[in-house]
Amino acid sequence: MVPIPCCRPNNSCRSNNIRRLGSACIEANAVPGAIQHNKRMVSSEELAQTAMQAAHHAGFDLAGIAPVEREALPELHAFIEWVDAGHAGEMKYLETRTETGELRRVAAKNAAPWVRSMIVCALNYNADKPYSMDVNDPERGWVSRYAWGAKDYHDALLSRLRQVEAALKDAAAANDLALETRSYVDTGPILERVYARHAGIGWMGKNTCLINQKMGSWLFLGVILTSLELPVGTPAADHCGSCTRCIDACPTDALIAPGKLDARLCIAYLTIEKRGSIPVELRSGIGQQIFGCDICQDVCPWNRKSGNAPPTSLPEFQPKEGLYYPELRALAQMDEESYRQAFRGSPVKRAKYAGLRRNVAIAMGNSGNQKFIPDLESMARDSDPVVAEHAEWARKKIVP
Ligand code: B12
Ligand code: SF4
Ligand code: SF4
Repeated sequence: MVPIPCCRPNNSCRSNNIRRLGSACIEANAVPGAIQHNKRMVSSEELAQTAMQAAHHAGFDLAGIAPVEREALPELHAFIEWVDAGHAGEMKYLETRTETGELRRVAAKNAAPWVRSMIVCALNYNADKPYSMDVNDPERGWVSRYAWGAKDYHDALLSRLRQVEAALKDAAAANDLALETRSYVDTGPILERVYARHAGIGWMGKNTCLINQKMGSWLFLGVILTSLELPVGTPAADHCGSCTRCIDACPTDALIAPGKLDARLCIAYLTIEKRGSIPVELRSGIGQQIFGCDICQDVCPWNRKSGNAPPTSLPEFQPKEGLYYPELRALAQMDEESYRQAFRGSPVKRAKYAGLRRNVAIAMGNSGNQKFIPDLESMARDSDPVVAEHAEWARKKIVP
């Protein structure tokens, strides 16, 4: 758990009013920050502690509390420039605006006018399998680590966030406090990584991912907007230093500057979000990735140091059969009904049947493996013109 910062310098609590819980430090019934209603008092620190404990009981690996005022979150501004530069590509949902024309994501208040603080929780999804950089089988394609589980991660996180909401609501009700909450996992107009940084969960790496010094970056994030003003964490300090491994390793040069990603060039975007044809000049860089991409995280020292980025034992993130490094031929020969069954409940279904076949065709072409020629000839006759065109490109790549 990310501790809520101590109210005293150097954690030097002296008063009998102080209770300790793990590494978190709270001052019970402290007058500053106390919320009074019907002559009963509960400190905002106690409510924060309730939320942190509930997050721990719900199974989250890390949790913290972030401010929501724009002044406290200077990174929000970078989002405006990012959208203006066209880096969101076809992900139009990132560009939705309020009635006044402001990008909805630049302020949490645009999602919920009552919000006064945000609880951010993180769950480790690192299944105990090799990294994409450490395997090399030309007959297989890489499905991104985050998509191996049988259960969609949104559901895995949301059910846990609801437990935290319930605990907070019980605590509020016991003190006759009015409380509004709302949980999101990707599902709201919230820049989750910015709030995670300010909650103290980790820093935003040069690969744009949220990294925790001990847990690495294989973390899903979920947020709970609350109407309570809870004590906030200390923003995590940057630990990238002079390292540039992620930028150097990105095969499509999508990391155009430290912490800045042009999504239109990113393999995760191209193989998951992009519909239709993938620009020819980017296809070779996609390599063997057929759904998402882990390269800029695989190379990150914070995911490679011994003792860091520990494997998860959660059943929902253990690789479902056929999702860890699957055989390209098996995927190419899958009919639509088998595809539906194989990827039921999995994030992979976001690519859609034709999208996955398109990606498989590219990976086959990039493998240079002549064995795939018959599969590609068959896919080149596909009723979907995008699949057919990519298969033809791939066939010519193997036999020009
Ligand atoms: C759109 C989206 C994508 C897009 C765009 C990714 C991107 N980097 O922007 C695509 C499809 C490419 C994508 C890919 C992936 N995604 Co995604 N994605 C999202 C989503 C829905 C929105 C992100 C967003 O708004 N991007 C716009 C950019 C501008 O915002 P941002 O990344 O938060 O950027 C901030 C920083 O860049 C910072 N900043 C600005 N300038 C600078 C300068 C420096 C030096 C630094 C350090 C930082 C910095 O300020 C920005 C805000 O203004 C979030 C969920 C959410 N609601 O937040 C998940 C989310 C970010 N994705 C997630 C995951 C797991 C992935 C993948 C790993 C999946 C995969 N393997 O394929 C990859 C990782 C690729 C990568 N290197 O980012 C997780 C990230 C968890 C983590 N530990 O960071 C999230 C939070 C989902 C979740 N709820 O868990 N994703
Ligand atoms: S996910 Fe892959 S393509 Fe996207 S920035 Fe990272 S290494 Fe580059
Ligand atoms: S690879 Fe290096 S620069 Fe990139 S995110 Fe990791 S530590 Fe930072």
